[in-house]
Amino acid sequence: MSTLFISDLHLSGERENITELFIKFLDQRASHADALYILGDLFEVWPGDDMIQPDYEQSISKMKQLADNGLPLFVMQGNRDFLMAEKFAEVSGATMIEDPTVIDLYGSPTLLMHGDTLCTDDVDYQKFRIMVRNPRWQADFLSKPAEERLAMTSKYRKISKDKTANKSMDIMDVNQQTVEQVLLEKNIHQLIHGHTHRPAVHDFTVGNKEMKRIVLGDWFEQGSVLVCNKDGCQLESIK
Ligand code: LP5
Ligand code: MN
Repeated sequence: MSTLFISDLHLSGERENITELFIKFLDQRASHADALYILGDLFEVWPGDDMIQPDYEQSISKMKQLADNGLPLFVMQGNRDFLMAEKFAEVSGATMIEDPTVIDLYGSPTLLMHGDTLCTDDVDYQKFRIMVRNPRWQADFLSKPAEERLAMTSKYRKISKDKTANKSMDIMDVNQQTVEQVLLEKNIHQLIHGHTHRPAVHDFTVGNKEMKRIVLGDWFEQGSVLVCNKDGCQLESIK
């Protein structure tokens, strides 16, 4: 038996093959796993629980089917779907987990994050994040009509595409000092996150402590799945 971790699927009507891959993954792999953790950016955008996009319905009902059949299913918000809330949890059967969350992974305490908060060199993004994670900003956004929210979402996506095209890869990666600080503060030696789309296992030492940072890849290019059991974790590509 194993616990599965995925992130950054960016499900969208424009990439139906990824929705198909996700449904197949749920049926064939996740249905008999110990648990499935989705660590953010399951959806390309999520403009609010009250306007679930028809393109997402098939994935959500498959998640619900597995959850109803007993799969422990956990979902964390990402920087694209940070407005997923109670209604999403209800219709998908998922349990929402905070970013960060600590779990006991077959005896190894493990920190789970989306990963965006570790990119502290990306100062402009961190400012943007503070703005959109403010409950007042969110309440204001959610009070706007659907068309206006969709227009704002497209506008921010365009700004983001323009900005990221001009940022260095280094700036958009995690800051190692931030990673070490987070792990030391929580006294945890293992971290699993996504967001950067750079699947890898990083082993490093801090003082005399051996630490591990496992990075999940995306799904539109990498079909990345982390499979963990009592013997350890393995990154797989299921394309
Ligand atoms: O997402 P991605 O991969 O392109 O880049 C991310 C960071 N960008 C974001 C922004 C999202 O893509 C925007 C879409 C979210 C949809 C949510 C829907 C509901 C809310 C809608 C309104 C938000 O997360 C990007 C990082 C990159 O990851 C790597 O880590 O660099 O960060 C940015 O691009 C942010 C810019 O640097 C700063 C943006 C300043 C915006 C200022 C607002 C201007 C006023 C606009 C008026 C509408
Ligand atoms: Mn992300």
